[in-house]
Amino acid sequence: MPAKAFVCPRCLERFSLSAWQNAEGQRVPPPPRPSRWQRLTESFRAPEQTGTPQSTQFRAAMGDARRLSAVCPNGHRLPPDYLDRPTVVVGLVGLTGASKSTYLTVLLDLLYAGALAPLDISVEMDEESADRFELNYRQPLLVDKRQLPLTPLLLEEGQSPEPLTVVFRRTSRGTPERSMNVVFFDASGEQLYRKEDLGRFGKFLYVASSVIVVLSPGMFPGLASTADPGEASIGLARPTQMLVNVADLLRSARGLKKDAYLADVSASVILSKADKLRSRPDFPADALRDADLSPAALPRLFEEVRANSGRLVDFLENNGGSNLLTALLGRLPDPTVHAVSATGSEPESGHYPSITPRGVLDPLLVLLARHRFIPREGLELEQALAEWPQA
Ligand SMILES: Nc1nc2c(ncn2[C@@H]2O[C@H](COP(=O)(O)OP(=O)(O)OP(=O)(O)O)[C@@H](O)[C@H]2O)c(=O)[nH]1
Ligand SMILES: [Mg+2]
Ligand SMILES: [Zn+2]
Repeated sequence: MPAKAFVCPRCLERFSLSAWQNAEGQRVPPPPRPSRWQRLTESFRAPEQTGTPQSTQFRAAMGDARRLSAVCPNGHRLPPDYLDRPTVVVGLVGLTGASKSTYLTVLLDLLYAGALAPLDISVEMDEESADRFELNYRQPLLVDKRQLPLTPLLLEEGQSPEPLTVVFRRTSRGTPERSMNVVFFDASGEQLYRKEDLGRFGKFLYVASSVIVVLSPGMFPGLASTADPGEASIGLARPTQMLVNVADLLRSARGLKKDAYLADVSASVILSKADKLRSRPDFPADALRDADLSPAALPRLFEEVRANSGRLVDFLENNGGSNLLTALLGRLPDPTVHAVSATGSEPESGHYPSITPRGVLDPLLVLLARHRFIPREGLELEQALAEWPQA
């Protein structure tokens, strides 16, 4: 393990050795770890079978271990087995009203519902995140079909939004199980574009290895007819500034120069609310789609992602977005652009008539491929393949 290999999803501190505490919150020595062989035989052993009993001592130790939890240097309890998996911290970035929270809600709900099962991937949210997700995100949007409230501003310097921590597991026949922690940060867009706010409230971006940029179509001069109230007047200077600031921050967090290649960061860009663009003749409407998922079809899917990304870049450039796109393509590492409709429809007096998401999974698949969780054949340009370091 490299030095400071772990990051705490609560306080964002990087650390190398973890401490352990018992159910009463007292610090204790680390529990014994079952060997690979013990884990394997354990799973094959019928509960009542008495053939090769493990020592009572060992079983007692493992029983205690289940009641222990690893903690970060600041005493935050980490989710079970968190330290056994690599972690990707994802920052959702975009101005207020861009659809960051709406997108994240719909994405996590689809994942929960087994959307990646055709790729042998299952997901699980850590307990503490799950309660908050249900209450603040899923229930209001997907059960009550209400518009989500804007994400609250952070009030104290150094505070971070509460993360949503998800474990991805992939089990395909013949290969060992792989798993990965993905920690999502959904901040208020109001605190993401000023440089000083990024320093004060954007601590999660210092540890982020993935950014999902969410752009609302209404900000583009040629697409002003799709603007939500107040959006058209924002213009593109503010989101462009936001991108420049975020890209600077990602580099300075790694001690890199301003034009250095961000080799270990994945970036995808979402053109949100694409349901409002469907009727426009210049919109590449077939870029807003859900492809069939299967391991064999992934390379093809990624080739389409790349092709659609190019078409969407053209579309946005033709609608007045040249400067923004230049900043985006020049400062983020080979971002893919995706058309997404989180809800499929426009809310009427605060309510969505129905919620039928489109194109929500592609940005996540790119993320998973770039962080080596699924094969990335078809996705990468030759240059990126050469520059992206081997895991
Ligand atoms: N038509 C349509 N409208 C959407 C969609 N997603 C979001 N919206 C609209 O955009 C509004 C803002 O979405 P949010 O997800 O709250 O935006 P946000 O980026 O989280 O905003 P902040 O929390 O303030 O940073 C929603 O209340 C909807 O009115 C979509 O897929 N289609
Ligand atoms: Mg929000
Ligand atoms: Zn912590």
